[in-house]
Amino acid sequence: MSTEKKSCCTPSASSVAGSMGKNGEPIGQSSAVDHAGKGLKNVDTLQVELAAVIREAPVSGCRAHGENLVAIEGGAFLMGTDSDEAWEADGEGPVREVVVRPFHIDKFAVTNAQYGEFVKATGYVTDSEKFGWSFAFRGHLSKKYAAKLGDANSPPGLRWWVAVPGARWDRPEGERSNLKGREDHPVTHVSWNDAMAYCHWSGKRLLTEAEWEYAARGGLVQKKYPWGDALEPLGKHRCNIWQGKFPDENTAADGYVGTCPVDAFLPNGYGLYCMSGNVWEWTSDWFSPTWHVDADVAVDEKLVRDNPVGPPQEYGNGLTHKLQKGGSFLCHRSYCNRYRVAARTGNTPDSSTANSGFRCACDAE
Ligand SMILES: [Ca+2]
Ligand SMILES: [Cu+2]
Repeated sequence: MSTEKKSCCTPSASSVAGSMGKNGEPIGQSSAVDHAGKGLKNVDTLQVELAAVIREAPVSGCRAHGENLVAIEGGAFLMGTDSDEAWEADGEGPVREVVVRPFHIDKFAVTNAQYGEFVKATGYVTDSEKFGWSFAFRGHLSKKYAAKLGDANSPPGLRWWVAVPGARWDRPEGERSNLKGREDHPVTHVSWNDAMAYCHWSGKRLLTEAEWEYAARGGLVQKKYPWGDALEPLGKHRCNIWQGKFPDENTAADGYVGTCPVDAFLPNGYGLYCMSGNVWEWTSDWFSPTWHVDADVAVDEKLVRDNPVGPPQEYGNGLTHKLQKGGSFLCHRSYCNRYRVAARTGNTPDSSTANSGFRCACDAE
């Protein structure tokens, strides 16, 4: 197993704050410390803040969105992987039997158009708007603009990420960009908090990691991808990831340099689209690489095996990252290889990036 941690996937907001603006001032509203602290506080006070935000908004039940929901029966499955492609440090293994309850899941990631309806109805302000910036991919900016922003706006060692002033869900590459032609692409630049706000408004919720992985496997047992073990069966692309040399040459052989429409590739066995690639999807779990193999926790095996909801935030020294699944258009075998269904990553609840989105679920009645 690989032990080296390559964190190309989703940089956290606190990784550049404090080192990105002119005169050493962060472009965002908070210092690095406040920035990280704010995310945690937001989680604790989320319900209160949301109550204010959505007071006037129509809250529709899960059933109202029936046409795009798939009923998942649930049951026992083999979660995780022992593959030598796995990132050991991420806690992908070992393979263990886990049970999930029946639930309903969106066929697609939440689109820009859908998120726009939510913002229009509620006036919700996303985290990136509060900070005044979000992480965009350097290769998606004009050469001139990327050069102007320079390296100071990149997290250490991750020069392909740039903290772009004014970047937000509806201006993905900064103030002069817009969503034209991307209405049916997944919404991006949404933090975990922003995803939760949408879920509450739409009467749904995020998936647990176990639910997400169960759904992504589409009824297959211990396959690498939602459709099987071959990345390009019969020479056909099945997901939107990176082809070429990361991070400088993107041949877009799969048809897409950045995000793609949420229904762009064939669905998996459960009728779910883009469970691998395109954008990372937030789950409701806190990220811990060790909780599910912690002997102390496993004394009560039910916690980690029976419809697990992830560790409590107080676990260990306290958890700071929410868990994301699925990989994104930036993922490449040579670099992070996290578009496999067992792969996982995480980010702070207030962080937003050009390759992070989400989909919703709800309980089966
Ligand atoms: Ca691609
Ligand atoms: Cu990746």
